[in-house]
Amino acid sequence: MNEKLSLLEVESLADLISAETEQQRLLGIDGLSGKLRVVVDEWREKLMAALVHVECDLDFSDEEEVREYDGDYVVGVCRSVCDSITEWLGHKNRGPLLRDGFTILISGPPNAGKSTLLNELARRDVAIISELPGTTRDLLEVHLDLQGYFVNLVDSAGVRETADQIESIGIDKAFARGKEADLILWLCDHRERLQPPQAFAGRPIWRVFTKCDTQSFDGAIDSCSPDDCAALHISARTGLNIRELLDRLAAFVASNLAGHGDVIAINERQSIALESAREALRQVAEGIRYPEVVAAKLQEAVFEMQFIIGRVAAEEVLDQVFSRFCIGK
Ligand SMILES: Nc1nc2c(ncn2[C@@H]2O[C@H](COP(=O)(O)OP(=O)(O)O)[C@@H](O)[C@H]2O)c(=O)[nH]1
Ligand SMILES: [Mg+2]
Repeated sequence: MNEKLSLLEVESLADLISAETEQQRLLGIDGLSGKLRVVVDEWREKLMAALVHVECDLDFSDEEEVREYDGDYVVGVCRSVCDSITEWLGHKNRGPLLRDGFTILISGPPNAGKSTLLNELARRDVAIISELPGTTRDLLEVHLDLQGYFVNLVDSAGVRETADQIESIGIDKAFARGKEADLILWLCDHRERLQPPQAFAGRPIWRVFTKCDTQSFDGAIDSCSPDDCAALHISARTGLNIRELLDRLAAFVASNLAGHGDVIAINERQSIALESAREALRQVAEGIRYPEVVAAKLQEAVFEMQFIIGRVAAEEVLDQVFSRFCIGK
């Protein structure tokens, strides 16, 4: 309200205040740098200039001073802004993933050691561990700071055919969560080597063989298929490869959330506004020729830019027309 901070900066300040991990803190700092503000201002100015050009043609084309309408120029502006919005939207998941966390689902057959691994990684007793299969039914979620990244680690009911109604609801919940998870760890006893279920097809999934401290495990990885060899062999009991698992997870999360050049992470509100601006501009770029409609689409896009910054002023178009040309004076 006092023009000290734009809405963008206020949002970043909120990110900074609520940051729990180093990467979340950097997200807030990055936002406060004002990089997005500069880019949005640039887009807005280009679009305003094009809009002024179209409006002049519509309302004041009989005035001597006004340039002849140049459709190629207007389409060119729309295309170039469209392209750079697309570049920013290409990384639109990064902000939400940094802010709300990268979700890793622990799944596998009953008794694979899923809850044991969750407790081990969380370093506290979150889940009940028991040799009775079917102990975990609800989804159990813990938040981890994984080398600076905010991670939601979710334990779930073991996957099996069951007549138990409640257990079966738990398995459905696990499948549903798997469809949204950013990574699934498919755990199973190294003596069983079960394949993940069809429900997880197409999702990023890592196979993890557990209980590699048991007698029958002789490190005989040579006897397994190439696919199995790539899987990680762990033991929550002895700590075998737990560090390695954590390092691989951190590297995977980091590679998914790495920054891209000058493009900083945007939030959902910003990406929705950018998407509608892009849609309006795409229509102009792809063929709308009626100046009235072009003007309306440009106005929409300009409105979205102002909405992103948190400044919405409808009078601005006419102000610019009157300040650039001696019309109506
Ligand atoms: N030997 C051995 N036993 C384990 C290991 N991890 C878990 N267990 C045991 O396996 C059983 C099932 O573990 P749990 O974590 O409840 O499995 P879940 O059903 O997949 O959640 C328990 O009796 C655990 O003590 C391990 O690394 N080595
Ligand atoms: Mg369990």
